[in-house]
Amino acid sequence: MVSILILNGPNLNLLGQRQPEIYGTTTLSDIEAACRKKASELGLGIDFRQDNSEGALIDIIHDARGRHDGLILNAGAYTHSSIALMDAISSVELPTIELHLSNVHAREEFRHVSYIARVALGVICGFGPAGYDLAIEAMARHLEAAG
Ligand code: CA2
Repeated sequence: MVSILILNGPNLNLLGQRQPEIYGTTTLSDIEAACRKKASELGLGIDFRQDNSEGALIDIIHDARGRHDGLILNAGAYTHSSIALMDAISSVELPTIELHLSNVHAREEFRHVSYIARVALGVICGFGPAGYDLAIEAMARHLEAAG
């Protein structure tokens, strides 16, 4: 079975609990449940993870090699700062989709920079929790086309 790792970075565990005016009221558990539903409709397996630390995220990406066929990554604020995460993605050679709940391009200038985008197939942002469904769909199509 084709398997996708959906990985979430720092502070995303707080979704639905703080700053609902920016990030909405949906929790990360709600998003995980929606991802599991979408993946099962498409006949895909998923692993859904979150960690607040850069090193742990890098270890999870390293471990994905050989276990998963694609990576969907909401790296949170590390998107805008982490060359180490970018290098980890390059090293595992897994097709990667960068994902954000908010439209990072409509926000502060420091959020317009992404190290992840340099090594990603593409970027989905601004569609809230629905972006996770869109990313799963996009990854399924990519993997199908790639054979
Ligand atoms: O829009 C996204 O998905 C982001 O990756 C979210 C990050 C932000 O630093 C990125 O620029 C864009 C922040 C996640 C923080 O999540 C919170 C959720 C609830 C309360 C506080 C923070």
